[in-house]
Amino acid sequence: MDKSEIMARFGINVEERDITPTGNGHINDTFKVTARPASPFDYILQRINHHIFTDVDALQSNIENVTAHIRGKLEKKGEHDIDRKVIKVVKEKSTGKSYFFDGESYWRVMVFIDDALTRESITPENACHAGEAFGQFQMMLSDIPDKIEESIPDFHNMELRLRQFSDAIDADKAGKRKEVAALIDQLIERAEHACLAEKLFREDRLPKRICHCDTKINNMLFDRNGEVLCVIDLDTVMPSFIFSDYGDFLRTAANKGDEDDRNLDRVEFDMEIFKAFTEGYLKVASDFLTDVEIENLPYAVERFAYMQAVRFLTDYLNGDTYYKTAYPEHNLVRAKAQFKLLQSIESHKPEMEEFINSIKR
Ligand code: ADP
Ligand code: GN1
Ligand code: MG
Repeated sequence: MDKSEIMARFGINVEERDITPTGNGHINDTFKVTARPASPFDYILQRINHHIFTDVDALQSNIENVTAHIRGKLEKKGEHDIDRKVIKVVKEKSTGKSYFFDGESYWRVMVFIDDALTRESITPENACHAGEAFGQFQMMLSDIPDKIEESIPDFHNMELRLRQFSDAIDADKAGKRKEVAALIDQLIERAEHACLAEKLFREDRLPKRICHCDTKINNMLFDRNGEVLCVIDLDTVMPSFIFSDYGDFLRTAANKGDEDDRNLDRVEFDMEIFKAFTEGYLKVASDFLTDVEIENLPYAVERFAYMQAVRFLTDYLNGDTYYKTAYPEHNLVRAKAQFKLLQSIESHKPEMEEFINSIKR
């Protein structure tokens, strides 16, 4: 089915040429739809990856509940310009659902937020705003009355990710095990430490809260002054350890290189971004975080560089079945870059602990 016909199902009339690919996420396919001047807004059209998000009803109901709850909070606070501060989903005309199934793919439409910037890298000042924004995001969702489902069960469960890694090593489907043996060993050495959060949870020492779980820097929109307008890409909002949001943001934003940098000399943990983000986050979140959560923030950063290295390498061993790749070695390049980042994070850990203690005081 043409994308313009899909848009018509959502009550928006455009030509095929008005719909162009945008964004560089690894999972869904995203398109910008230019609907003006005939319409008051432009739109984002997305093909949901239903091989990954297998329960699209639960996924979309999470997103509807989360956006409605945040909208309510912003209204109560008397915020201006609310349509630029929370995603607005568009309903399909005949079913009233927030997605449309064309017999093959699942599609959804959101209002395009104007005059906003997505970034792949940021300044310490932006990082401080981003920290506050994720703190507020978690705080706003802390009293959501609806049940938020795990749109991907056990998404950030490190023990499960390690089982998947171990299965991929055993199966060696793509015949790459020998080539990456040294990296496998270095990751396995760190496995027990990486699962600290699961251990603390079993001991009842660590809570789960509603988190975003994909706090990559390109999943937020900034305004021209560098302030965060809104958090987007809500597919993975679910109960998790707050480490997910804190750790995954710093994994992407505090990397001096790229997530898939071939030049490992560029990949280094950026302490200035770390400090600024942590300051912003704790300004808001120290009101609700427990001591165990705060103490383990440096661990959260290690955990997410580690988890991502494991996930990329698992996909490489499996023959690239999960992440979109641009070239055959892409997942291996990504895994090596994440591992280099992890080593850099490990070397900065004492400094990170010291900084967190200093702002707690
Ligand atoms: P993916 O799953 O592909 O990462 P995202 O929801 O993050 O999908 O969208 C990809 C990109 O599209 C974002 O990085 C952002 O630049 C842009 N985008 C998404 N939603 C909106 C929106 N409502 N308004 C403006 N831009 C958006
Ligand atoms: C995926 O869609 P995107 O690019 O925001 C992935 C994240 C990973 C990230 C790695 C559902 O996110 O968990 O951290 O790639 N999302 C899913 O860049 O697996
Ligand atoms: Mg995204």
